[in-house]
Amino acid sequence: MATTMRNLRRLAATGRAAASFSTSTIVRRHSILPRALYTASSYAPQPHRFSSHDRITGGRSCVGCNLSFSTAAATELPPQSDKNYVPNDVVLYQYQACPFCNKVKAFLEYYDIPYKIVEVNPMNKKEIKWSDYRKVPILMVDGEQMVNSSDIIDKMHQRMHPDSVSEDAETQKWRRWVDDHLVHVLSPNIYRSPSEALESFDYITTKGNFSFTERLVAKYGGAAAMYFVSKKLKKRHNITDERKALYEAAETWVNALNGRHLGGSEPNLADLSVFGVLRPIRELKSGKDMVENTRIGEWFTRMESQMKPHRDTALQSS
Ligand SMILES: N[C@@H](CCC(=O)N[C@@H](CS)C(=O)NCC(=O)O)C(=O)O
Repeated sequence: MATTMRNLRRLAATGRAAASFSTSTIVRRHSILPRALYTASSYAPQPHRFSSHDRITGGRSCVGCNLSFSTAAATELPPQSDKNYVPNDVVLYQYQACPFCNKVKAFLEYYDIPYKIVEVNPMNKKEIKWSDYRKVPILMVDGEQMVNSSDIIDKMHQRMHPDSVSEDAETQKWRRWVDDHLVHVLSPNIYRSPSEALESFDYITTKGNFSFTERLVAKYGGAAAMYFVSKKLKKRHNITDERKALYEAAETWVNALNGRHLGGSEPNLADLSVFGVLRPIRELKSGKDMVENTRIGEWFTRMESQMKPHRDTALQSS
């Protein structure tokens, strides 16, 4: 019995890996493994480190919901404001398939900031035991912990461009759209059918930090669990036809573009956010379908070509 419970807990943690794609509280509330999936209550907040974004985006991410903040991270005065801001030591704690982590990665790679990756094991999260924050991404920048993908990007961007005028309303709108809408369309799509759920978990467990046994349990158990959870997610986000919703989101985005990018000739932070969250699904069936059935492919390929190859700080210093 104890073993079964242990396995179930592990499996639940896999849901968190799937968290890679499923960020809604519904995963925790309605999962077949609700208790184990519900981790928010264990979070002891660090208000000055955390930011306003979770609250703004309407409670999707419970961890930050009940924290009260009134200023956006971007308006905080950064400790190091420098025109030539080049951080020395950047470490990203991530799940490889996590859309929020990929959003941060798109930013770092576009701006050619070297960083080291620590792949977190979603089962035990031992790599982030040192932190009170129980989600990824966590970005450590010269010893400072940054959390919440949008806030991380805001902070880093402001440090790199201290004199830039504040972000225009259009860019803000689309960045919020990514967090409030686009990410919620992903899970119902990648876990749409048993075979797609299996494909996704094959990707998640192959790329992620799992032991051999964890990988097996996670792959099959996680796929089965997330197949059912994704149906709840659909309801929760009022999605009737998940593919239609994905195609509509892609078309909506393409219609908003200002020529080559939303940012015009160069990508802006909204381009990087959309690209980041879509990147992990690109090679899955849902991503391929999206590219085949919408006009997003051209923009996506353009964005890919704008990314600089990842430079690993660990490798650089050795
Ligand atoms: N609002 C956060 C959401 C981060 C998030 O939900 N991350 C997921 C992985 S994609 C997570 O760590 N879930 C908790 C878990 O795995 O236990 C952000 O934008 O960074």
